[in-house]
Amino acid sequence: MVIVMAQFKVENRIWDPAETTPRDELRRLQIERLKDCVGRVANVPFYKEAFASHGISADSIRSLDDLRRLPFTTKEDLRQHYPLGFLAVPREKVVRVHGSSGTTGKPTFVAYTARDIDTWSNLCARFLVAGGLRPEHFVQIAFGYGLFTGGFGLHQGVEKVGATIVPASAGNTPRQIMLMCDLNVQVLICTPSYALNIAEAARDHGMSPEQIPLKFGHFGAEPWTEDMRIRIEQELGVAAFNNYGLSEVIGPGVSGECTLQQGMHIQEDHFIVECVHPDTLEPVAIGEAGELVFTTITKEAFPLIRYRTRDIARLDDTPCRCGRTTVRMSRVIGRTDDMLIIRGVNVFPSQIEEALLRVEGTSPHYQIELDRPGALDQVTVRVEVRPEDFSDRMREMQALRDRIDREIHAITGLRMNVELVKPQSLERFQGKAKRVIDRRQMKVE
Ligand code: DLL
Repeated sequence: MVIVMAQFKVENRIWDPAETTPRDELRRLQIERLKDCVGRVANVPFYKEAFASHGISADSIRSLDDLRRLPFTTKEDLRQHYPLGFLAVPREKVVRVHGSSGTTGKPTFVAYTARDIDTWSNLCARFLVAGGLRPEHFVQIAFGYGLFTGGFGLHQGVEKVGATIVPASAGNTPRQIMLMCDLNVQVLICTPSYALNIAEAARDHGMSPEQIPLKFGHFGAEPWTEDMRIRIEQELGVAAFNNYGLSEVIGPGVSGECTLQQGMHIQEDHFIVECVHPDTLEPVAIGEAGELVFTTITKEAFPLIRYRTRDIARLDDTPCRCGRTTVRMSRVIGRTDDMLIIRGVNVFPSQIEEALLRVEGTSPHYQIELDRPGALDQVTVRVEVRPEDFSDRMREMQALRDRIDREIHAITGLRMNVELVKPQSLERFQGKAKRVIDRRQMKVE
């Protein structure tokens, strides 16, 4: 099957035959692996205690429904067992640690055995190949190499496929452009916001999308919208694919899009996914938005049972025409902890982004500032105007602001202050973008 994307033909290729395992066989494999995993974590103090109080052992796992008898694991649990209290193998079997930065200052560490690294590389190779990567490509990795799982995780995946890596790491945008042009790089890997920064810098250097050699982009590590995909595809001249993951579960490689781009295929032979209501923790109906929960059934060093991601998404179990048999997840709509409650209404920053990108003349660079000057929340959305649309005519700018205001109201049901700012005046990010400044919590009442 050949799918015609924005500007390229992308052939549907499957890296690992396991991606097409028939569903009943996949279910059997999941039960077997879950049983094995429950046995392996039985000596991790947190699980030992939880299993003892619920009468759980590997033998008591007979069906996937038994998963629901197992305890949830949260980021807070990992913090309480800092740094490596969830380790399920002797320290000498660990070959690598990674970590994710937290709001509390200390990272959350995760660990890998040699086999875990091999599994992880294979999972990254799966989604990269699904999204067009071939051994003959040059691939620029503009994720930071370090504790963050993005750089090394994707690096290993590209290496597995046998393509050529340009390990640019994050930052120094003019150098990124120089590298991709001089080395004729076809594939870019980074966050979607950094992809847009690169596009902007290229434009500022007077380059048109046709002068950029890229053909594909694999973007992830932060939320983005469909409109943002269109912007990236147009401005960089690429077919842009979404991939998702989190360090606690393994890093990138938990799920990724195929050429059909109708959700991200979850690698269910390694992770059992549940989608639950974040308050009741009961499963939501398939297709409804809920918090994703993962059980890592093959990881050796750091297996987690029912890890609550705080990411809100929808699951889709209808068959995909690409031939992969796995359930797909939607884009991440938001996180339970970045969900803003504004005057009692739940709003995700991604909804504001969606509104902004619907309005011609705005750029995808914005900032949301929340304040509570009196009793009521006040929201200011600062948005950059595109250079070609920036004008000192009051009436034009007022009309643009009104259009943004209407779109935000249509999507969120709320009125927000919209402030138009000059092109290039908001902060740019090389990794994950930080778009929300919430001053409400900082106030002493
Ligand atoms: O961001 C792993 C990763 C690296 C994924 C590179 C994809 C590419 P953490 O730093 O632990 O790990 O952050 C995980 O990032 O819970 C989501 O909230 C968010 N996230 C990751 N991918 C996506 C995505 C890496 N495609 C947290 N869309 C997750 C939306 C994403 N959010």
